[in-house]
Amino acid sequence: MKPTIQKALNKQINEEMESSYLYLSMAAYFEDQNLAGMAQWMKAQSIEEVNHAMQLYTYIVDRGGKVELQAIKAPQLSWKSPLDAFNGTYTHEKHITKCIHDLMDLATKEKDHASTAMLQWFVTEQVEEEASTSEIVEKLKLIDSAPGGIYMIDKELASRPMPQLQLAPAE
Ligand code: OFO
Repeated sequence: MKPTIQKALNKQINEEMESSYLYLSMAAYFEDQNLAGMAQWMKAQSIEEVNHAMQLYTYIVDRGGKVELQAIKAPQLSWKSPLDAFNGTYTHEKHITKCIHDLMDLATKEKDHASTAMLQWFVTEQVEEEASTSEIVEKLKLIDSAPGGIYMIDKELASRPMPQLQLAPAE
């Protein structure tokens, strides 16, 4: 694997771990607001992000490269409202989409076909990530902070199943 690709993939591991940390911080914010369903949704999202990081980790190892972890920056600790937090999630996911697209451009430029094939999964995943977060933002805008509406959305988000932490790819 070319050093440019290895460096960029390691940077993306950091982005995914930072996403995980940010969503865990949002979960803690929701716990503090007694919004257990929103906290559950964020904890599930946080685990998913670690799984994304691990997919990249495993790929680097499989290609004979070296995983080099970097510091994760401290996340924001509180938000003005559930809408503010989920807006933050949506904005963050748009940032991650750009990172993945930049990575794809690099892999294409370097003619690294294995990396473009691997990254295709992330391109598709980001469409889903943006769609699911923007849907929640739109619902929160619709209810305009009405307590009854917040309660209903919190209940709905509580049904998100908790994903398994996958430190190795499923066989
Ligand atoms: Fe890894 O998709 Fe969200 O950040």
